[in-house]
Amino acid sequence: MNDNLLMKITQKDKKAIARALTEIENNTKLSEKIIDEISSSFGKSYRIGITGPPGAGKSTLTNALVKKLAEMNFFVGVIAVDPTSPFTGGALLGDRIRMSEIGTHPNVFIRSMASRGSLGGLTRFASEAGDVFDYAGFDFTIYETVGVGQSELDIANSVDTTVVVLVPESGDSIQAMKAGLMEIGDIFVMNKSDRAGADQAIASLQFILSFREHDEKSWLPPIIKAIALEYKGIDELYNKILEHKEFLIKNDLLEFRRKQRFKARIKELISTQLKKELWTLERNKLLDEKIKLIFEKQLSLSTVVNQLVDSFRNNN
Ligand SMILES: Nc1nc2c(ncn2[C@@H]2O[C@H](COP(=O)(O)OP(=O)(O)OP(=O)(O)O)[C@@H](O)[C@H]2O)c(=O)[nH]1
Ligand SMILES: [Mg+2]
Repeated sequence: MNDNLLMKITQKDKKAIARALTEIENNTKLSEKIIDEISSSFGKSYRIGITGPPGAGKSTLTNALVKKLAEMNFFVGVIAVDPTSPFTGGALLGDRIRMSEIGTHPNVFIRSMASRGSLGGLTRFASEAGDVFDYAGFDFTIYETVGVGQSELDIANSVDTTVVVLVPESGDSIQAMKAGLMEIGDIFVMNKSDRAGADQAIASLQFILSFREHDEKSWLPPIIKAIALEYKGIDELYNKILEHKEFLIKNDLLEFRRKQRFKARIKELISTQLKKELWTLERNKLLDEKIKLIFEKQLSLSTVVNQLVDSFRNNN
């Protein structure tokens, strides 16, 4: 059954992919086997994060970009981490219809998830979902997240190219700066440029970005003027994503960063495992007793730390 599921994933079978993602989301026994099998194929699918303030047009832009990629015969997986996204409801009917239309394209797989509620943690799910798309042989994985919470920023940090979507509304850039979006953006999109003040907003964004630390070798984030609703600026966005990818490859950063992320992920898993093994009921009790002794000034803090670490070492 397991082998069959994996084989179907490599055939880009949408049902099999959906099943694998559900197993991973629920942290089941099977998911561990799936992850073991698929995680060595990481790196084939180019990962793009699309983030920005609520309502900036991230879903509309994602939809337009996905449509373009699918028309170019690429396979695209989309993870929308967004409680108010058109995938999960909450948006205007038109947006929802547009998104579900693109989701029925044979080259496109869309999965939405609420930012809370994943047992394994949002960031972990996002990266493992990307692995599933990798294994399936998809060309691109796109994450749509609202750039406000820490886990959303973490996701932005685990992709190859981060696109930050802003709108001309006054103060938007300042807000984005506060939310930490200025540091993580590789490409900025000034969406809703059909509205007044777009050029001015681009100028002030340029000004803010000029304070970002850089030298002649570093990537200067471009700003793209877009009207996602009318598919304007999408070709340029695609070209800039490719340019950024080329830049990463030329500077040996693509593989390097992917390996670093993989390393961090393994370390995180090891820490979790060790913590679980360390903090048994017994050792928790022992700690309570030792704390009493610290308060009675019979033991020092560092002695207690060493004793507990030793008790763990001697048991293993
Ligand atoms: N005028 C104009 N409206 C746009 C444009 N792009 C998107 N919109 C509208 O802006 C609204 C929000 O768009 P979404 O794509 O849902 O924005 P979002 O950033 O995904 O929103 P959340 O996921 O709720 O944070 C919708 O009503 C879109 O139709 C644009 O280029 N111009
Ligand atoms: Mg959205």
